[in-house]
Amino acid sequence: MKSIKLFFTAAVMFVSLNIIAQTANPVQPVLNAYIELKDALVKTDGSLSAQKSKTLLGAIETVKMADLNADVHDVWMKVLNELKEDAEHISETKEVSHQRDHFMSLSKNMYAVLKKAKLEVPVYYQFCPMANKGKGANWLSMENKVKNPYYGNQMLTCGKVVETLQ
Ligand SMILES: [Cu+2]
Repeated sequence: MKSIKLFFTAAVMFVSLNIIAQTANPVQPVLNAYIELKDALVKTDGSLSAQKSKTLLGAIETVKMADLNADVHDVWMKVLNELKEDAEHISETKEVSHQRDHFMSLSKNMYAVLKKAKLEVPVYYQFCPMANKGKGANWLSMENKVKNPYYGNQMLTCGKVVETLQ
């Protein structure tokens, strides 16, 4: 009986430590919200994307600069206004093509932040050469597998992983 109790105590501690590790990075909630927005764009769902982008904007505004380490802090200061502007525009329209335009610069700025903010899990920087009228565009994903947020069903698997951030 005692060993069972001990086992459960250890299990609970292990789980809580994991939760702490996952939420310790102040940038994590921003990435989580960004990923949900990306998934909504993969579905080509304008109203869901708007809704997710509103959550993203909230997450961006909640980050306390004092919690960021010096490297991340520098980048964050540089891109903060653009991050907010892009997230705001995406949240204020249901037109997916307009949302995707803003998602390009949003993704570029998110990449700059994540390059400095080391997370617990790998993040994949992906690229579709056809997006942005053939100039190409990037996005971030938690999966190695490509699901294209710029085309959705039209060209779901177009693109490749160009960098793994970890
Ligand atoms: Cu706009």
